[in-house]
Amino acid sequence: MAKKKSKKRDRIDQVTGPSSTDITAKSKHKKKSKKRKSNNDPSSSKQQSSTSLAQLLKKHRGVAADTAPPPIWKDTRTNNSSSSFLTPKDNPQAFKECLQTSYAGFHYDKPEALPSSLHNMFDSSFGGMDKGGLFLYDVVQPGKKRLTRTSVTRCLVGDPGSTYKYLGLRLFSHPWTDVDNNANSIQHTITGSSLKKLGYSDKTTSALISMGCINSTLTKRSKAMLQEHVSINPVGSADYNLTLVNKMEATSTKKDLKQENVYGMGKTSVGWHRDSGLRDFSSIAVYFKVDTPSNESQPWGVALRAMDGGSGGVLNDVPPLVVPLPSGSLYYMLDDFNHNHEHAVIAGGGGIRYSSTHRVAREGAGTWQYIRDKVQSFLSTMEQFDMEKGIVKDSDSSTSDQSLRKRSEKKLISHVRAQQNLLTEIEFEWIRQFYVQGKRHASLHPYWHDPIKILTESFGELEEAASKLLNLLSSSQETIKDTSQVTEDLYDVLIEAYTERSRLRSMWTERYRDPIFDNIPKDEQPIPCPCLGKVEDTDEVVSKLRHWRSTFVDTSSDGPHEIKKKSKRKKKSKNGSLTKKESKSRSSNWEKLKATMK
Ligand SMILES: O=C(O)CCC(=O)C(=O)O
Ligand SMILES: [Fe+2]
Repeated sequence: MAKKKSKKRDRIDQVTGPSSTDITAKSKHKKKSKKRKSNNDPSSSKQQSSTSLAQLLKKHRGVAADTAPPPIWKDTRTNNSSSSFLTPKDNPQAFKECLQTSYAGFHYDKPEALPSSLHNMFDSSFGGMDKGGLFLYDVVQPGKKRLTRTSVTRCLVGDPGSTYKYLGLRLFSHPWTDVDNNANSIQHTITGSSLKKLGYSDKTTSALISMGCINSTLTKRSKAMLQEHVSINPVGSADYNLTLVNKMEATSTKKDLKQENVYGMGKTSVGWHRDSGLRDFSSIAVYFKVDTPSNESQPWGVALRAMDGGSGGVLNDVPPLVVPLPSGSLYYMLDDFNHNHEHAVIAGGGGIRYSSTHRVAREGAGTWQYIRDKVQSFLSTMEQFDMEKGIVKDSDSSTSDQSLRKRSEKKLISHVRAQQNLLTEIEFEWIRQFYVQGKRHASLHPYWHDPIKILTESFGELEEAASKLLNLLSSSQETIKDTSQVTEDLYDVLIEAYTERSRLRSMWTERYRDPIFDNIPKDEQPIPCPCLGKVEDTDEVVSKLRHWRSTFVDTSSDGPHEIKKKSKRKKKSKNGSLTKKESKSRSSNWEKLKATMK
C-alpha cells in the first residue's frame, strides 16, 4: 500500500517537482517554454490552452490522497525554546521560515488589506444571522458511536439545495441567492424576495444574500492568491459553493472548552481536524471577526500542524504553529493544504468570534437537485412494472423464449434493487438527517420544507410499491411461479435491502436515545419522522422473506429436467432461506475450516 503510494508520488513529482504544492507560476513557465523548444513534440508548435494544461496537471497529480506530504522544515536553532510549537512572538525568524517551508499554501490578508465594504458586509451578515437565531449547536457522531455536541454554534449558507455532511450529520443550507419555483438558484436578479416568500425575515434574508455576494468576492481573492502562490493554472477550485459560519465564545464565557493537550496550546473552540467532504485540491477561505475584543492577555489563534496526507499521521518533525491574527483577517488554505495539514481554533480570553469558512463541497449525492432528479427519474420508470403481479408490463411472463424471460427477470431485479436503494437513501441520508435536528432547526429552514415533504411523499410511494411486491411474495408459491417473473435473486435483493435498513434503523434508534438529548432544549431534540410511523418492521419482513424464499426454492418450476434436478434441490432447500451470497460465504468458510483441519 505504502509502496504504491510512493510510486505514484514519484510519478507526480516528475511532473510537478518535489512538492505538488510547489508548482509556482515561475516553474510552470519554465516547463512551458521547454516544451515549446522541442521540435519532436507534435504539440510543440501549438500553445497549450490554459484549460488543457490544467487538465493535464490534474491528471498527473491524481487525487489529493496521493500527493506528497509537505517538506520538512529543520529546526536548526541551538537554543530551542521549551515550547513544542512556534509562534511569531517567541521566534519570528523560525516561525516565518517554518511557515514558508512546511506550511506553504497557508496565506492571509490582514484586515487593512481588505476593503472596508467587505468588513461591513460581513459585520451585517453575521449580525443578521444571529438576530434570526440561525446559529445552532450540532450533535455529531465522531466515532460512529456516542454523540457529542459541538462547542461552537453554526449554520450553513450556500447554493440553494446544498448540504454538507460532517461527522455523520448532514447540515442543510440556507440559500444565499434567490430561488425559483423549482428551488433552484436565480443568479441574475438577487432581491431576496423569494426567500422572504419562503418565510425568511427581512433581516435574515439580507444577511443571507449578503453572504452570497461576499462569497463571490472571496472566490475572486482566492483565485488571485492561487495564481500568486500556487500556480497560474490552478488545478483545484476556489468556486466556493457554501460556507459554514461559526459563532464561538471565549474562554472567559465558555467554561467547558476542551484543552489542547498535545502541545499545550490552551483551550480550543474547534479541535484538530481537516475539513471533510471537499473537492480535491480545492481551497478554503476563512474570514473571522471578534466582537467586543477585550484586552484579555490571550488572543484568539489559528493552530496548524503538518500531516502526511490522507491516512498518514502527524509529521512530528515539523513543529506546529499558532498563528495569531487580528479580528477582521481573512486566511486561505490553498490547494492541497487542507489535505496535508490539520487546523484548530485556539480560544481567546474574551469576546465572541464569528468565522465564515468558504469551501467547495463535493456536490455528488449531497444536493436537493441530485436527490430530487434521482427520485423523479425512478418514479417515471415505475409505470413499466406491475408490482402486484411481479412483472415487467410490456413483457409476456408466460413466454417460453428463455432469453426474453431472463431479460425481463433481470429488468425486474434491477428495478427492485434501485427502489430499495432509494428507500434507504431517502430515509437515512435525508429524512432522518433532517428530523434528528429537531423542531427549531426545521422551523429555521423554510427552504427545505418542500423538499422534505416531497421526499416524504416519494418515500411513501416507494414503500407502497414495495409492499405490493411483498404481498405477492406472501401469496401461494404456485401463483408466483405461474404468473410472475419473480426469481430467487429477487428474494435476495429484498433480503439484503431490508437487512441493511434494519441495521441502520437500530443505529438510528440508538442515536435518538443517546443521553446527550436529555440535557438540551426540547425544541432541539429529535422529532419522530412522520413517514416512519407506519412502515413495516424490517426484522419481521426479513424473516418472512427468508421463509418465503425457502418455499419458493422448494417448489421450483416443473421443467423437463425437473426430476433429474430434484434430488439436488432437496439438498439445497435446507439452505433455501439464505441468499446466494450467504450460502457461498458459508460454504467457503466450511472449505476453509476443512483445510485447516487437514
Ligand atoms: O473559525 C475558524 O477559524 C476555523 C473554523 C473551522 O476550522 C471550521 O469550521 O471547520
Ligand atoms: Fe475547519
